[in-house]
Amino acid sequence: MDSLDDVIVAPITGVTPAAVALIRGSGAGSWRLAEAVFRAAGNSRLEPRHAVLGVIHNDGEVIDEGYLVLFESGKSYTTEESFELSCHGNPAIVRRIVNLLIEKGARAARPGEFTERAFLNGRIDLTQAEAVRDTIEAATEAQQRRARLLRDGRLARHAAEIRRKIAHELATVEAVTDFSEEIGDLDREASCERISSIVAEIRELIANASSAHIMRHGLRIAIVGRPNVGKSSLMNRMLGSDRAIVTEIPGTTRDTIEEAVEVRGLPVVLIDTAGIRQTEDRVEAIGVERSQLAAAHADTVWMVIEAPSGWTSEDEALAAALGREPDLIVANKADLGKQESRGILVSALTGEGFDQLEAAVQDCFGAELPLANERQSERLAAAADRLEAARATLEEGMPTDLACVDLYGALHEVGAVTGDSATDDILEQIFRDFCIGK
Ligand SMILES: Nc1nc2c(ncn2[C@@H]2O[C@H](COP(=O)(O)OP(=O)(O)OP(=O)(O)O)[C@@H](O)[C@H]2O)c(=O)[nH]1
Ligand SMILES: [Mg+2]
Repeated sequence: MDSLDDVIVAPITGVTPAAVALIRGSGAGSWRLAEAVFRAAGNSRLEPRHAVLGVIHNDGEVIDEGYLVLFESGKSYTTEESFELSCHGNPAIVRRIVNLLIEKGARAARPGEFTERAFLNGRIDLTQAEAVRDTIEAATEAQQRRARLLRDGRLARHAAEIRRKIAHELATVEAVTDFSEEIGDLDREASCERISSIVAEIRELIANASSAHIMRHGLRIAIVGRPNVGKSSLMNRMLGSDRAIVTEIPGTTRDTIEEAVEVRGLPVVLIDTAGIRQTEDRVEAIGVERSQLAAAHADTVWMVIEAPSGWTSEDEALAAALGREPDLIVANKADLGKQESRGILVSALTGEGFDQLEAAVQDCFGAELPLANERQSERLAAAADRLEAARATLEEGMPTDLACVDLYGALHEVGAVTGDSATDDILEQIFRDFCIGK
């Protein structure tokens, strides 16, 4: 059985060849282990938070050279006594040193175990622990920025504030439940109002969760339109490469093509689709079905038309066949003429209008923060439901202790967001997604 008393070790840098690799050890007694495999060069003495050069050895046989940094408990990533040992970034050397430390009494850390200990030792809350994982996975600037704000505890503070309000309400209702003779009856109306305002606050946090989803997985934009209007050309210009085949022959794109791209630092997935028209060609017909499907599953749909001819009856028919209102109309080939005034005028040939397209992408991301991830918003939604139930109880004049049960439940749900009341399986679920060494 794993214990918090174990000294755990793992490489904290990647396991591909590199100039340098770092190995971390954490737990009471970890310094002794580090000193058992490390000999400082010359007369240098080990001092906490100072890098000291030396050699790593197995009972005198030198394995590699590197530096060792010791961290006192209370001043480390996990808050425990810990160390970081550098060596050459050769996976075989790293493995050998880790195994040596295990021979001397350490245990291999599970994925995410260092961060889990930082959480269990109270240095960070669960939203911050999840932000550590987000930071490592963040591909775009915006994802990195969001992860940094979460790491700083933005959402944690907001959730703690909501929790405080629920706890206050619970105390108020509980007091009249237990001591109504001394302090009189509950002002049910005032209590209901306060509960409603907490619910509103929670719902606002949840409303932002869909942008959090987009932030994590990328905004999926389906590019649809008649054949030959320039959908593939538009996609290629956004990507800055000739990914999709472009020809003057209508019906060139037969299947949907997906590509990830960063637009103004934001993660976007562009989906080029087959032009939609009535067709006898079986292959093309399947492509058309797929583009309808792509539109149905996208976060946003861009319908491309031709600027010189403007909105035609065919476009009208296509929009109807799509099964979904396009979110944006893009009038392409503006370099050839501009009949069309609706939508954004662009030219995939010259790049005209692409600034506006990028701005449209940015608008889809909405409010910057705080955003809850799926796990967090599920818990918040459950909390809001419990609060609604408590309010209904009070409103209908039912016994106040029934309301207390729901208020207590709500408190518990919000606590699960930050980890104040997280169970072991929640923790396991969160930390198993982490990489080794984090
Ligand atoms: N002048 C001009 N030509 C363009 C522009 N965009 C695309 N084209 C031309 O229009 C033709 C069709 O372009 P595609 O990008 O293949 O059009 P598509 O909508 O993907 O067509 P399908 O895949 O057949 O549905 C090609 O000959 C392009 O070079 C533009 O902005 N200006
Ligand atoms: Mg195409």
